[in-house]
Order: sequence, then structure tokens, then C-alpha cells
Amino acid sequence: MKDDFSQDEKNFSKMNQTENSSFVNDDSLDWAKQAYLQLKQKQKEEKELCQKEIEEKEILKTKTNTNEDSKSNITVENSLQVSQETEVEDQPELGDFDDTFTWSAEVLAAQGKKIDQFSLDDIDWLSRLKQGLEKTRKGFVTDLLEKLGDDPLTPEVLDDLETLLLRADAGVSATDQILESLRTKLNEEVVEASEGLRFLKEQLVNVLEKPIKDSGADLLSPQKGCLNIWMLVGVNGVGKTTTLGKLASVAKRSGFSAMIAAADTFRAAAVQQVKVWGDRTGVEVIANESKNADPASIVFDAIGASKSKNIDLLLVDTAGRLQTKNNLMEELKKIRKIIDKLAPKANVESLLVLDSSQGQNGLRQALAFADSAELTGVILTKLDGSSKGGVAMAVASEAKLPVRFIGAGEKIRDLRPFNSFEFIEALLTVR
Ligand SMILES: Nc1nc2c(ncn2[C@@H]2O[C@H](COP(=O)(O)OP(=O)(O)O)[C@@H](O)[C@H]2O)c(=O)[nH]1
Ligand SMILES: [Mg+2]
Repeated sequence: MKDDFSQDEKNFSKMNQTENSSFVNDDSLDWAKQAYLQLKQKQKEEKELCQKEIEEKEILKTKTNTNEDSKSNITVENSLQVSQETEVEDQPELGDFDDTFTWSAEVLAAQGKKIDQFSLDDIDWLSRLKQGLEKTRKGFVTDLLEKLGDDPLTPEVLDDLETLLLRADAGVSATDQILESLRTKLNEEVVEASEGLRFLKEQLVNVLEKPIKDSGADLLSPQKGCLNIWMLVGVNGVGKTTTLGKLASVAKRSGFSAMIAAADTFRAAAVQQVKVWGDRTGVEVIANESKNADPASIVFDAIGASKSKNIDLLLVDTAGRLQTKNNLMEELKKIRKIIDKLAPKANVESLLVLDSSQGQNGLRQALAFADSAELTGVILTKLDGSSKGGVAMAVASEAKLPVRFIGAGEKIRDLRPFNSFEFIEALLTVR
């Protein structure tokens, strides 16, 4: 299984982007077809392997059936069924050889990946990212391209671009910064439409990359050999628990041991929801189901359990109600205190989960958490169906926080490490 956390994003370096650009600009689609056929073959082989494993399990099941009593047979049968269903749901499928495929292949190639390094996971994710950004793109790029036309950039087009960026919720600060560099460039030279678009993309990537570079870590990944604690905070309904489940799955698939602390004790159903994710991902959940149990004490127990079991990554789910805001902030502070006291050497990440469909409003509301939770990064969720994907820019320039992961769907694989180049390519693609 592919190592999602440590996928070599540095492979995807900017140097390679230029190095491979001739390859990308090659009009012939032969290379993309070749990539498609290779992936198709890979998928076929994986399916055969999977089928073989299922058959082997069947044989095992028959053997168990003959050896044990009927009660335990039912259990074995059920657990097999569950794991097979999860496997099927988890497997990405190769779609048609269409524009989306060639676009995804080009984005990978532009980042220095060779055809035989393409994976179904990558292609599948990029096509969903592109689809997820469709609404934002429709209100932004389509208009922009129309205005850009084929002529060199004019100051009027820049004014329109300003409006479009603000409408996509990129925020005043990022918009100003981008427009200023474009205006400077325009004062110095004639900027053709295609060069204008390339320059715009570069500026947008720079905005997103700034806090990532400042943080010193291109990619957020747990460190081996020590305890990593990732706390997920944010208002109700933004997708904290779902994201936590997806992160547990990524961690497992990437070879890290994980544990979950169910520290949202406010809603009765919250603990149950976390447990379902624990079952799905095979990750132990530390919980206390008594009503209004103290979240900090659950985190206390979970840190103890993580240490004794040498866990790599402890994921902490938290409550998000806003109506009792002060209590909530106190609760978060208390959790932080426990973490700092019990695990002073742990790598602690306090990740703000943000529903991208709420755009800048959501960001403002969520930043109320900044002080109490000592935020270190942001996870953008619900990119599918949002028309405010530009909020990623506001997160970077106004909140000055690195975007670490993005979620574009409710399924377990619909979460990936954030890659600003891919994000901007998906946002500004013409196809
Ligand atoms: N479409 C979509 N729905 C999501 C995504 N992430 C979470 N959700 C849904 O948003 C709802 C609230 O999620 P939940 O994790 O319970 O939010 P929490 O209150 O912050 O813990 C659920 O119905 C999730 O399935 C996403 O990336 N895309
Ligand atoms: Mg929740």
C-alpha cells in the first residue's frame, strides 16, 4: 500500500516542474495513453491479487467451518464480509481515458513524476480535486479566461481579476499582494495572456507556500520514534470527526501505529461516531461514555495508553459547540495543559478544521480558536461542492497558517496532504 504521508512530495519540486515542461507541452497524447495503459494493467494485476486473497480467505473460512461450532462461524463470516466491503470501497477505480485523465497525468508529470511512477491513487485524487474545485472554478476561471482572451493583459483585466479573487473568498490581503505583483509586472513589460495566467498561478502558489515554508516542514507527517499528538479543533459540523477517521486510515496505510482520543464528550452520539471510525480503520479508541465526562481526563488516559503501547500518532477529537464558547475555550486550554504536562516531548499539532464551503465567514469564526488551541495548521474540508475554494489563500495570508490536508468527500480516501501546486492547477485549469 502506498505511503500517503511520506509520499515524496519533494520529488514534486519546483525544479522538476520546469525540467518537464516540454514533456507536458507535447501535443501528442501518446505518452498519456501509455500512462493510461500501464495503470490499466496495474489495476488488473491488483484486482487479480485481491481476488486470490479473497479465495484464500474463503478456503480458510471453509476450514474454520469444519473445525468450529456454528456460533463462531457467523462471527468469522461477518468479519470477512466487512473487511472485503471496506477493501472494495477503498480501492480507487481507473476512469476513462479523457480530458480529466490527461490533465491529471500532466499535473503529475509537471512535478517530475515519470509515467511508471504514476499511481491510481494519485490520478484518482487529482480528478476528484479538479471536480471538487469545479464550482469555485466556474465562478472564477471561466470569467477570467473570457476576460483575458488572447490579448495581452490590460489594467482593466486586472481590476476584473481583483473582483474575481475576492468573490472566490481569497481575502483582501492575498488579493492585494497578487494584484500588486501583477501590476508591477504589467508596468515593466507587455504580458501576453498565457504568460499572465502562468504568472498568476505562480503568485497564488507563493501565497499558499509562504506559511508552509515558514513552518519548516513541507509535509505534515508523524515522526517515527516519538509520540505525535494531533488535536483537531473547529466549530460543529465542519468535519473534525470524519477527518480524524480519514487521518487514522492514512496513518495506518502509511505504516504508523495510531490511537484515537474521543474527547468530544458533549454530544452523546460523538463518541459512538468516533468508535465507528475506530472499527473501520482498526485503530483503538480511548473513550468514556458517561455523560459530560471530562475531555481532559480522556486525553490524560489516551496519552498514558499511547506511551505504554508505543503509539506513533495520537489523534484527539474535540467538541465544537459555539453557544458555550468560553467553556469550550477553557476546555481546549485544559487539554493543551494536560498534553504539555504529560507529553512535553511530543510533537503536538493543533489543527483547525475548516469547512471550505463557509469561506471567509467560517475562517473568522474559527480563528476564535487560535489563542486557546495554539493552532499550527489548517485542514480544509468539503471542497467538493464548495464555491469558495479560494479561502485557502485567506488561510495562508490572513491566518498565516499552513494548509496541511484537504478533504473532498465523505469517503475514507477523500483526504490528502495539501499540495499547493496541484491545488492551483486544479483551480485554474482551462479544461
Ligand atoms: N461532502 C463532504 N462532506 C464531508 C466532508 N467531511 C465531512 N463531511 C460531512 O460533514 C458532516 C459533519 O462531519 P463531522 O465529522 O461529524 O463534523 P464535526 O462536528 O466537526 O466532527 C458529516 O455528514 C460528514 O460526512 C467532506 O470533505 N466532503
Ligand atoms: Mg465531531
